[in-house]
Amino acid sequence: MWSALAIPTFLFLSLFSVGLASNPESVRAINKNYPPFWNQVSGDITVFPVKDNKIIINIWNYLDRLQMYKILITQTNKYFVHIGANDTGNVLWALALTYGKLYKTGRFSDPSNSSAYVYDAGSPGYLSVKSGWGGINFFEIVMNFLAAVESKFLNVPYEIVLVSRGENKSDFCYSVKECRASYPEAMDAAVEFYQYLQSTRPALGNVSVYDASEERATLLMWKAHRAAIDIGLSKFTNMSWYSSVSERNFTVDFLNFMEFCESTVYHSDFNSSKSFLLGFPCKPLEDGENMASNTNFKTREKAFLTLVKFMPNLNKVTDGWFFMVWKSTVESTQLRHSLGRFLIETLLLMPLKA
Ligand SMILES: *[C@@H]1O[C@H](CO)[C@@H](O)[C@H](O)[C@H]1NC(C)=O
Ligand SMILES: *[C@@H]1O[C@H](CO)[C@@H](O)[C@H](O)[C@H]1NC(C)=O
Ligand SMILES: *[C@@H]1O[C@H](CO)[C@@H](O)[C@H](O)[C@H]1NC(C)=O
Ligand SMILES: *[C@@H]1O[C@H](CO)[C@@H](O)[C@H](O)[C@H]1NC(C)=O
Ligand SMILES: *[C@@H]1O[C@H](CO)[C@@H](O)[C@H](O)[C@H]1NC(C)=O
Ligand SMILES: *[C@@H]1O[C@H](CO)[C@@H](O)[C@H](O)[C@H]1NC(C)=O
Ligand SMILES: CC(=O)N[C@H]1CO[C@H](CO)[C@@H](O)[C@@H]1O
Repeated sequence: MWSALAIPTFLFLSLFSVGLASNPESVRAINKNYPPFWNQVSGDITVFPVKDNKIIINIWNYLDRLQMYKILITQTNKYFVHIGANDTGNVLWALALTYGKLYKTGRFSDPSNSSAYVYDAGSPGYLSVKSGWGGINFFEIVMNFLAAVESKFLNVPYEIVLVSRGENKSDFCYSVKECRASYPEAMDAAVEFYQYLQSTRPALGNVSVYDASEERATLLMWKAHRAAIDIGLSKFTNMSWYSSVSERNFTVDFLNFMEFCESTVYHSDFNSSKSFLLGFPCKPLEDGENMASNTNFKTREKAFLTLVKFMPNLNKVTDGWFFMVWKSTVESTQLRHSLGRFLIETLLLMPLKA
């Protein structure tokens, strides 16, 4: 059983035993951990404009998309109060924090315009319809949001209409009806998450604490995430969506690495997601960059990149052996989850502690 862990750990240690100087991270103010402009949007669906009895959402506008995340988080918070203080226990934080991270690291910019990579802390703008990350993220938030509407988890008096913005319309879907017709599996997966929350009951006679299981909610959240990512991966892997081959490869590797994390039902609350994303590379990768000597990237980001590349490759070069051995030798699901999380945490956090 330990061999499945020992091999990657050994390889990783060999790769990183050199060059692991301590890399003190400055203590950041808590607000910096939230997605940019988080406090400037409200978690209330009534702030979206209504036209002809339709709620209009400008899906390529950074703030409108952020608002969708905030509405989902605000509306689901009550199910997770028993998991952490100040609503940090909500299992949807992984999605919202990743969205903020992608924006902050310039990954929603036009990949053909290298001067568009500057993150402007002063004025939020639009996501480029030519960005591969923007397209992949589209499906993740849209499936979640529209499933919350379809399952009546969100009580909305009107139909929701997403506004297109000169993108290739056929690549996307813009209403519950369209998304349901084109992507029934992904909609079902997301609906399952919201139906699970609806099925929970106030616990211990305390009406403000629900008996939602963190494990079950996280599992269903990741299942819905995977279904949406699969749509994204099938549409946005071509080079034309990325600024470099390295960035394209990183995107694909990262999303495959996430599949491993999902299989361990990796914690997706605020604190876990914040730590997980600390090493996310601070800007899109460029071809020909030498990671080892590149001072633009912190040790932690280099470790993150190596791990992200390493896990899916390990599975590839062993012809699927890694996941297979992993699944067949670790008998108990609970044990597999714990070992997997331990592995991810050790490999991601080690570069900081060394
Ligand atoms: C996250 O960390 C804060 C501060 O340490 C703590 O109050 C909160 O309960 C933690 N949340 C979770 C979900 O562990
Ligand atoms: C609690 O959460 C809000 C955002 O939801 C944030 O602005 C605030 O800083 C947090 N407070 C603490 C003490 O973490
Ligand atoms: C490239 O991005 C910059 C900064 O956002 C913008 O001012 C410029 O017009 C863009 N150029 C093209 C050709 O889109
Ligand atoms: C739309 O698709 C065509 C052909 O597939 C492509 O050439 C064009 O760049 C795409 N436009 C956008 C905005 O992605
Ligand atoms: C119910 O749970 C909330 C949140 O944990 C807590 O603040 C409150 O004191 C509890 N109320 C009772 C009556 O136990
Ligand atoms: C990108 O991935 C492809 C396919 O796996 C590989 O052949 C190529 O060498 C990689 N290029 C870079 C720059 O990472
Ligand atoms: C199908 C498709 O969009 N193919 C494109 C993939 O990317 C290359 C390089 O940017 C283009 O030349 C292809 O047209």
